[in-house]
Amino acid sequence: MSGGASPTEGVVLQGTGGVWQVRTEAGETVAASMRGRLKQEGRDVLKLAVGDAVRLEREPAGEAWAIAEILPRRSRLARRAPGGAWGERVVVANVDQVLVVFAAAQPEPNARMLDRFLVIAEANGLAARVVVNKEDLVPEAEALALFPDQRAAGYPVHHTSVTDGRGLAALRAELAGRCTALTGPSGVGKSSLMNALFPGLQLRTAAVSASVNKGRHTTVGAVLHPLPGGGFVADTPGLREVGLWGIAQQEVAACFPEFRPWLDGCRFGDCTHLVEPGCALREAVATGAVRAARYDSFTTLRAELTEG
Ligand SMILES: Nc1nc2c(ncn2[C@@H]2O[C@H](COP(=O)(O)OP(=O)(O)O)[C@@H](O)[C@H]2O)c(=O)[nH]1
Ligand SMILES: [Mg+2]
Ligand SMILES: [Zn+2]
Repeated sequence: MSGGASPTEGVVLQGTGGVWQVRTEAGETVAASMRGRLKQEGRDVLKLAVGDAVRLEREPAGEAWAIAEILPRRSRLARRAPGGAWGERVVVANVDQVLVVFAAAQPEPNARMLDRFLVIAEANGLAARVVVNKEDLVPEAEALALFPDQRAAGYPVHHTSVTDGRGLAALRAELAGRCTALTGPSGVGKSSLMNALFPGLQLRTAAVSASVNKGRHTTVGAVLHPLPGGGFVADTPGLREVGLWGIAQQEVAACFPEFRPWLDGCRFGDCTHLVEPGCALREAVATGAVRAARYDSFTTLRAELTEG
């Protein structure tokens, strides 16, 4: 190794035009580009993604940082490439959990859409938790009654309001020290929530972007935000373009965790759980052991994959 600054490790926060923002171990954010050699080797080996842990080195001549090595990933959130190609695109690497945010009102909560996000998390092997924000807009009893089927399936549901502060401390504790992929429909208060949880984060909210960035909703690529006490939150706009995720039809049932105990009990080993006699899953739905609404989400999502 040549002289100069010693190598350091960091986490990739975002990238545009070949320059990546990397958060170093020291808590500094630096710009770094991929080592030329690594770029060539990595063409089909591993593409750098937001969330990747990397080893940084100083470029031989000068002050610039280079990404010398991508460290092994412990998890990833990926989806099919846009345009229908089957190549996997890693949206965020090293994710610990997915946070799916809905609003109690404005916009109306949508359980079917929630199931879609939960299946994406499960297909990636990631734990998910649900947030119902804007609880100030509806009576408490109404909010607590939301998403009963997903609660029964075992997903934790947080109840929050940016306006009156309820639920924020409990949610903050769940995000601390972890890498969380944040998703949910637009307008539910995701950015407002993160700003309220972590003052100083300064994510752009609807109120601001309306004036600054007229009519433009899509951010390209995920951006990782370092949290003050450790951990990261990733804005993952790509997950909203649902229907693009690359999961095999026969995998969908196992993406509903409460279905799993039944899936080995069907008469046919390759049971689709749609029409076959002796389907243990459909029997469980008939007896109420599995909730019909979740089974309906299963058939809907599975049918979508047929078309794709
Ligand atoms: N009443 C109420 N409004 C909220 C709450 N959280 C966010 N909002 C408002 O909802 C709108 C959308 O918020 P934003 O954070 O941009 O949503 P995002 O698109 O999910 O990031 C903004 O006008 C916020 O002020 C809340 O808890 N209660
Ligand atoms: Mg936002
Ligand atoms: Zn079956």
